[in-house]
This record gives sequence, structure tokens and C-alpha cells, in this order.
Amino acid sequence: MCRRLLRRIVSWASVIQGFWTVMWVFLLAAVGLGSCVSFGSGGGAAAHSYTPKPIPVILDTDIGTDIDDTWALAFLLKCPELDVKLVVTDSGNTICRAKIVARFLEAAGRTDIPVGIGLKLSDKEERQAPWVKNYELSRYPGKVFKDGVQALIDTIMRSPRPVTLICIGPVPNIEAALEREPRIAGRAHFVGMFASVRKGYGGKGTPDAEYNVRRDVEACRAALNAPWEVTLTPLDTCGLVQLKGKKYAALRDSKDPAVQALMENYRIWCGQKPERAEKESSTLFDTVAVYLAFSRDLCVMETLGLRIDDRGFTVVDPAAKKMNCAMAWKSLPAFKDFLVRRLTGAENSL
Ligand SMILES: [Ca+2]
Repeated sequence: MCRRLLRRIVSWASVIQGFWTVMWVFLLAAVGLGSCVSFGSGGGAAAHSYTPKPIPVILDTDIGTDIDDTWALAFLLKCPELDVKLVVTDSGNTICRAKIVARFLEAAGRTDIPVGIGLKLSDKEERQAPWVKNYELSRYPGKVFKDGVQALIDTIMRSPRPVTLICIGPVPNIEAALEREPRIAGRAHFVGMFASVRKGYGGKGTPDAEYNVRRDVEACRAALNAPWEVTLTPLDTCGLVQLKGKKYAALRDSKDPAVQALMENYRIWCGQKPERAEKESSTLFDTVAVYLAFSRDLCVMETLGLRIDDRGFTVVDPAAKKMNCAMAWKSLPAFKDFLVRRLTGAENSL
């Protein structure tokens, strides 16, 4: 009698244990699925790429020179995978650049994002300066940091999670930040539009000295060789992104306030050739760096040792620091489609 009772107890105990084992498997599967959703986005519809835990990012930009930074900023604001903690202006006339950022964030309804003024290296008016001719930074409703380099350091050091630094211009700010507080390298990832490995400008078959590298070689060396993970879009991928035809027309005609502000800037940027703004974009290099901050799905990635020579060429060298490089497109049309849908909010392909 006693032995039968004991057997029954043992049998119930194994049933209960089995139940909890199944529950644990379900729980672990759900957690695993959640993290896949966070990083497995990029090529799909906006609804599929939503992440419940956006990645904290800082944009370091030379907006105002080439128009692609303005496209990158507009794209960044449309990516729910990314949580923009700060936009800092870098190289050249950083005050003029900060005005463009501030007015653009106002137009997009995102004055919750602080603006940092980077190291001012020139008084020259930037190409998009006419857009901010009557704009004063003191009217920006959000926060403006006069010392953008310190704001960048503080944002990284105070963040409970690693910050992704998206750099889309020459990087004197980053060189200065690393000098002032080297520990930022242990608390951030670096994603940027830099280098030219096998292709040069316009998709040509030989590399060029890419502008962001060539413009400040020492700063670029300091930034890329710091002990953080580096992910780059060289000209090999970003130099091929241009919008024309139906896709471009959808953007040009969009009523979205951020896209309208973008088009106002593009028309100013086109200057003596305003007809260009009606039919096609320029090359949208910097948009690819924003994409790489949350997805690599559409790119063929290679891990390459890259050394920067004194002329600003980036040379493959197995002895140099290894970097994640987007070396080719799996589908360039899919990226263009993704970019246009994000910017316009369109549900379907164009
Ligand atoms: Ca740029």
C-alpha cells in the first residue's frame, strides 16, 4: 500500500517536472524570438522592423556641405529601431551646420532631440546656409550644447546601454572626444560612411581617396583605430545609391514635413541647376551609414584590415585593425525601396 502511494507520488512529480520543462522551453523560445526581431529587420516592411528596444544613437554630421547628410537625418528620424539621443555638427562652420540641424528638427517636429555644436574650424558659409539665413539657435525649443564634444562624451558615459555613434563626415570631434575621454571607446560602437576599398566614386573600378577620410586623415585614423567595433559603408556600397524615376517622384511630391524640409534644402543645394531637384537625387552616401546602425541584411559584409595612408586612401592590410565593411549590395533596388518607403511612409513598393 505504502509502496503504491510512493510510486504514484513519484509519477505525479515527474508530470509536474515535465510541465515546467515545457514552460521553460516556451519562455526561452519567446525571448530568443524577441531578440531576432530586434536585429533581423531592414529589408521588410516597417511593421516588421519595429524593435521594442531602440538602439541609442548619436549622429555626428557635416550637414550643409553635401546634401546627403540631410537625407540621412530625415531617414534617421523615420527609423523606429534607433533612438536619437543627440545630433552633433562636425568640421567646418559647425554653428551654421547646427542651425540647419535645429531648423530641420523643428520642421520634423522632433525638438526633443538635443543639438551639439562641434569644434568650429571655419567661418565659411556652408552650401545650405541660405535655408537658415534668418534662423537663430536661441529660438530652438530643445536643448543646444555649445560644447558638442562634451555633450557627446556625456551622452555616451551616462547611457546605461552602449551607444552607436553614426559618423557621416570628417571626424575632428571624435578625435577630440577620444583624447578628452578615452573610456568612450569601451561604451560605444562606431558606424560610419568612410573609405573606398575596391570601388571609387561613381562605381568606378579603382579606389579613390574618399572625402571624409582625406579631409582629416589624422582624425580619421584616431576614430577608426580606437578600441571600439567599427562598421563602415565605403564608396563600394554607399557610392551607388541614387534615386530616380517613380521612387524619386514619390519623395519629391511627399507632403511629409521632414521630406518637404529636405526638398527645400535640396533645391537650395542644387543652386544653378534647379531642374535636377525635380527629376533625381544626388548620391545618397550617408543614408547607408544610418541603415548599418540597425541592419546589415541587404549588404554583403566583409571583415577587412584597413590602413589609412597619408593621402587618405584606405588600403587593405591584414596587419591593420579589422573593420566590418559593407562591400557590396545583395539588392540595391531593395535598399532604395526601403529608403523611399521609410521616408514617405508608403506601405508598398513603388
Ligand atoms: Ca556627410
